[in-house]
Order: sequence, then structure tokens, then C-alpha cells
Amino acid sequence: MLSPSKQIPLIALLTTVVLIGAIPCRETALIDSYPLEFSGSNAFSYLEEYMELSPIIPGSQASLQFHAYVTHHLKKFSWEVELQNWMHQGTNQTLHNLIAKKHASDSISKEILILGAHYDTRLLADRDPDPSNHQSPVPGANDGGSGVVVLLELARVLDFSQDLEIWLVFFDAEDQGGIRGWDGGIQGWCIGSTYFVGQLSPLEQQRILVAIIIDLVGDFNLILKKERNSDPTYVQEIWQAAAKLGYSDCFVDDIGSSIIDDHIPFLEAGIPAVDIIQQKSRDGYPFFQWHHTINDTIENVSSESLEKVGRTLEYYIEHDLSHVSSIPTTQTASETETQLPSFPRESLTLLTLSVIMIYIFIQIKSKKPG
Ligand code: 1BN
Ligand code: ZN
Repeated sequence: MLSPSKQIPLIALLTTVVLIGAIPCRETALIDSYPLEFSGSNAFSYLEEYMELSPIIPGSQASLQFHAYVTHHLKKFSWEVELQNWMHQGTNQTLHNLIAKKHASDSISKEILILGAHYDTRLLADRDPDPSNHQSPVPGANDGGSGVVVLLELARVLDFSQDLEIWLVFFDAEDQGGIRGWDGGIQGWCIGSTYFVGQLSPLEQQRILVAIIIDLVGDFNLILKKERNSDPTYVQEIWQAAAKLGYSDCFVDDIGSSIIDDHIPFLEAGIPAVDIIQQKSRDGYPFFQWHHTINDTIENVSSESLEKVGRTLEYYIEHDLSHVSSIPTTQTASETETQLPSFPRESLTLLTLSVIMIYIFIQIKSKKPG
């Protein structure tokens, strides 16, 4: 048994340690240079919201609801949003591209990076194995949703350098090719992106560094070959960024086939463009298993795949493309609030409590006769 003169400092020390340990365990810290990280689970939550609106057929009420949803999200993260409208003759409907812009200063000399995805879902599931489903719409969780939610999560996390302007473009009517009334674009596909490129001024065309299109990136077994029409220099850089992050299982070092997608109107206008799109043969068919079927649903989308693509683009843009230092220029303190692991403090509390228990136990034992 300790003498009272030794007990008091010991109890005081233990109490201090307990009090430090008892400060709330959920610790947050403001660290200026701590990088925000693209979260696959956030992207997946946006996909759940997208699916509440799906199917998003061009010209439909769901399409208008989608604009409201995306605008609300983007404005929260300080993007300027504009809606581009035009009349599509074949179906006599108004179509819309949604464009969000962000830049660090007003200088006109900045280069523009375009990140694009189509948001429409296909009117007819005409590749469904069951012909009775051919008149049903495609839910579009992967074909539409996956690209959209990668852009929405990038909108939250991307940091900017002074000399780059970023445009997020959500294209309408990419996916209606081969359906009656849907002509124009490229053989009926890519109507929104064709219109968008046609509206660019010569100066804007010059300022665009590259347009990166994201489509069909949510499959559980995501294999991204290098799309054959895409700009080889940018493809190489993006695939290298993926390799640095350990994602070469997904961004494979193979040249795939040529695909009609929203990058083509840019390439035709002489603007460098890349299409990040799944190409995986099923009976010689170059897309994912559920492509243009009624099973293109959220159960068939993987948050890990979304995260690999999102983190690759985040890393590429922040570290390689825009030469940004690790200190973001446009983040506010609240945006950089980062949760630190609470493990050390919790363990300290547990350790202290154990020491006290042992101490009390020994005291009781030493008081007991025998
Ligand atoms: C990509 C995703 N596409 C449609 N959904 C483009 C495409 C064009 C697909 C032609 C098949 C044929
Ligand atoms: Zn499609």
C-alpha cells in the first residue's frame, strides 16, 4: 500500500490523463494542405438520388428534375451553372446541356479542362435478351448514372490552380441512336455534345486543353482499355496516373476499339479528347454485360469502380495536369476540415482506465486480511 504522500500525485496524474483522454474522441483538425479525396461511397449516394429520377429520357419531366438536382448540388460547391437549350427537330422537343464552370481568377488566358458525361438514359432497352423488354426504358445506372456521379463527386473535391478553368458538362441525348425521331449528332448518337461543340466560339475552342468524357465506369468488373480514337498523349498520362495509384487492374495497358461517344464531336473539331469507357467483350459485343438492357440497375454498379475512376481523375488533374501544389487555393477552412483517426486518444483512455482499475483492485486486495 502506497503512503498518502505518494498516492496523491499518482491519483492527480491518473486523473489528468483520464481527462485528456475523455475529450470527445471525434477529433477534427484544420490542415491546409490535407487533400480531399474522391469518395466512392459518396458517388454511390448520388447514384441513389439519380436513380430516383431515372429513367431520364431527353425532353421529359425527369430531365428537368435532374437539372434542378444537379444545379443545387453544384452551387453548394461554388460552381457557376448554365443551361444550354435548343429545339430538336426530329422529336420536336427542347433538349438541354448543363454546364458548370469554376475558375480561380477572371483572366481570359486560362486553359479550359472539360470533364463530360451524358445524363440521358436510353428510351428503349433494345439489347435486352428478352424481346418483350425492348420497349421498356433502360434504367441507366451505369450508362448515364456512373459518369454523372463521378462528375458530381469531382465537383466536391477538385482543387484548382490559378491558370486552369474547369467546365463540367452534362450532355443530353447521347444515348438515343437508332430510335425513330432521334437523328442528328453522330448517326443519332451524341446529339447534345455535337450541339455543345457547335456553339463554342473559336477562342473557346483554342482554350480547351482537353475534353475528358466518362461513360460506363460503374461495372463490378471494370476493364478500361484505351479507346482507339482518344488523344494518345492524354490517354497515356491518365493511365499513368491510374498506375501510380495502383489501379492498373482496371486501367489496363491495352488499346481497345473505336467507340462513338461524346468525345467524337470534340475530336472532329480538332480539340483533344479522351473517352474513358468500359470495353469488355461479351459475344463480341464491346460493352458491359447489362448495356441497353433493363438490368442496367444500381445493384450492378460498384462504388469501388467509381472510386478508382474518380481518384485517378482527381490525382491527374491536381498533380499532373494543372501543376497544383499540395496547398489548395480555393478551399475554405470548413471545406478542409478533415477527420483525423481517433484511435490513439481512444486507446489512451482505455489504457488509463485499465491502470486505474488495476490500482483500485490492488488497493482492495491489500486492505483485505489474509
Ligand atoms: C455508349 C454508351 N454508347 C451508348 N451508350 C455509344 C454507342 C454508339 C453504343 C453506337 C453502341 C453503338
Ligand atoms: Zn448507352
